[in-house]
Amino acid sequence: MKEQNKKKANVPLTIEQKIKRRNFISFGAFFALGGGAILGWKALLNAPEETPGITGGARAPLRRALNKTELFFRNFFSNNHLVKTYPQERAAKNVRVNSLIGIEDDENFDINNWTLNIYNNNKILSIKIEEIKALPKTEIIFDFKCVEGWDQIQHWAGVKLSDFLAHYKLDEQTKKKYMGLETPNGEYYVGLEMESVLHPQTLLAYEMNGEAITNEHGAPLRLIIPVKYGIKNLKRIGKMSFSNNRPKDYWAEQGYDYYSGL
Ligand SMILES: Nc1nc2c(c(=O)[nH]1)N[C@H]1C(S)=C(S)[C@@H](COP(=O)(O)O)O[C@H]1N2
Ligand SMILES: [Mo]
Repeated sequence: MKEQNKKKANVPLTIEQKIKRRNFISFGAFFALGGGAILGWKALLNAPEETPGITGGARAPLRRALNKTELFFRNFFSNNHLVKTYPQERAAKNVRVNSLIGIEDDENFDINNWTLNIYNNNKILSIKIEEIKALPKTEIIFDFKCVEGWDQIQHWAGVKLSDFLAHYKLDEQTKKKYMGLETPNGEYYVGLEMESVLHPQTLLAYEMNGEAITNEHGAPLRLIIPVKYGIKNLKRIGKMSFSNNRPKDYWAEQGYDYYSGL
């Protein structure tokens, strides 16, 4: 019996047998890969969405790479890296107005009664614009970039956000991972990681080209955060909060990158 089997195995295969065997192997590989692809696709469809409401319902595995990129930039380009600045004569005289979400036709908004409200779960501070203007002033002339493809050299002034936070002794809050900002009516909102909040070029701005900020640019106080795209530069800040979880973010909910750094 043994002898016979051995002999059979040693008999060279005919051409036809070889073709059959190859076909078998290729079809096998085809079905295995196809099956793998289907299983992979199903796994992706069944994968949990990233924190709901934060990134427009993207599946977690798809976001992972972008989130890794975010971590990389956060670790290596933190606060030692300054964006380029320009001489004042380069600043645009006609500053472009982009979208007006949360600041347009708002009858409930009265600029004379405006205060910046700071929350740590509950409201802890309510600050008037005069108090903010009394803090040390910092100016910046930089290239403002919108994700929609335009950029413009602009001149802004206000208090460094890090100086502001130190002045109001919000050190405990700045140990949290994120800051959330919202318009007074809550219609536009952004989340920012604390490294960018504390970046030395990040301002709570109340002046543009040496004058009080106009309504369409976010009077009386807006965020200027040069390390981020325009979408994060919230106009007319009403509410500031702190958290370890990502605060809700208007454009991230529409699928834009939450980090939106340059
Ligand atoms: N409240 C509010 N802030 C906002 C926006 C907005 O629609 N509403 N748009 C953002 C976007 S996409 C950009 S590019 C800048 C534009 O600022 P500007 O209109 O002063 O040029 O504001 C940002 N801040
Ligand atoms: Mo933008």
